[in-house]
Amino acid sequence: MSVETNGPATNQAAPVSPVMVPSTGPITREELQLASRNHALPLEMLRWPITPVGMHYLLIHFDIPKVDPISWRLRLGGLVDHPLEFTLPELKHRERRTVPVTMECAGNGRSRLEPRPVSQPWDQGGVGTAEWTGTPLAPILHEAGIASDGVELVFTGADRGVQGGTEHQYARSLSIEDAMGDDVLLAYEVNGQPLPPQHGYPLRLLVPGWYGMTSVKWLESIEAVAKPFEGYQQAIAYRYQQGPDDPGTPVQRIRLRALMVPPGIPDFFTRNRLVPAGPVLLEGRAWSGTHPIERVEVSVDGEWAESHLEPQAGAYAWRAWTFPWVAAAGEHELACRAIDTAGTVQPNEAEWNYQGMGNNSVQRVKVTVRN
Ligand SMILES: Nc1nc2c(c(=O)[nH]1)N[C@H]1C(S)=C(S)[C@@H](COP(=O)(O)O)O[C@H]1N2
Ligand SMILES: [Mo]
Repeated sequence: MSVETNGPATNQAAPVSPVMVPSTGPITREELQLASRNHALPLEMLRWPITPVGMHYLLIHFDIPKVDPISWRLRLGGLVDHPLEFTLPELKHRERRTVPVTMECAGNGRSRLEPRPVSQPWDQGGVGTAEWTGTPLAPILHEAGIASDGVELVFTGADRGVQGGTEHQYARSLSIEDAMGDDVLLAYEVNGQPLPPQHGYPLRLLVPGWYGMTSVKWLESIEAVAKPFEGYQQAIAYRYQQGPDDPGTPVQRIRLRALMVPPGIPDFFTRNRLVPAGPVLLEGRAWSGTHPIERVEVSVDGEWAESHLEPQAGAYAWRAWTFPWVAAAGEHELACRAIDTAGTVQPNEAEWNYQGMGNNSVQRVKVTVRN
């Protein structure tokens, strides 16, 4: 079935049925297949405020479509007063805006759940921050005029496949209100270059603050509809559920998280860290799509202390933090956690759920300090 919510192919269109395996159990052939197509951000890339395009994480459910930019059109229809059609140059001639946005996959952290839902087996790097350029969606929606019985907009990409036994094009919906948000963009560039094929060429939706599945790539149509959208990626995948029969709740905004650059040098195979004794500047980044980050704390062997937080580059971009540590010889465990303006603290332990969504439990890094 899915990348995000996986399981063996079945003939039934229906619930997500991920296979569960022990979190320490061996990775499956299907997970390897997904993990090698959909790569993570190497954590040392947290040093860069803007992730170089090739290092930004990827999540592609089906195949990367080859879109011909000449014949491509964005179509806006359904319950609108004036159906509209745009070529790429027409979209590029509209108001142009560039925003740094931290995007994270809703399944980030999945492989650490116990048991582990078998799907794209993210460790912690399903995140990245890019400067996306595009045109705001709201003025286009105003020009089209959403009919009074329109309740949602359905965004459909050009990619097609089978998930949960249902053949479909990747599609997600937003309420009219969420779609009208001032920060929602139709993006055609990333870090100053045209979108590369893997990030949605020629056009993607960009919904800052929401988990990545919302930002539909290879966008080709927007349709206003009278009833909440029931497509697979909306109604079945991307829900916080306790089991197959639990209707659950929809996955929406990005939960708070802090990550650190693993200090020192890695062991090739285990990736355990080796750090020389003495002063070490720990560094990382923190973000949330729910409330602004207020502070980041670091713990050395279980004792939490406040880090130094740098200013934010934009409302939806991660913030850098640093923490000076004087490393004493021996074995240590480092951890970091974000706290937001609503007082929410990142959880110590993962909150298990059936599809393996939104695991924002604290990162722990084991280090060996040597004289
Ligand atoms: N059309 C389409 N859009 C898509 C997807 C997809 O498979 N097809 N994957 C979604 C998911 S689950 C995520 S996390 C983000 C990833 O965006 P990126 O690969 O540009 O980082 O794209 C989203 N948009
Ligand atoms: Mo995702």
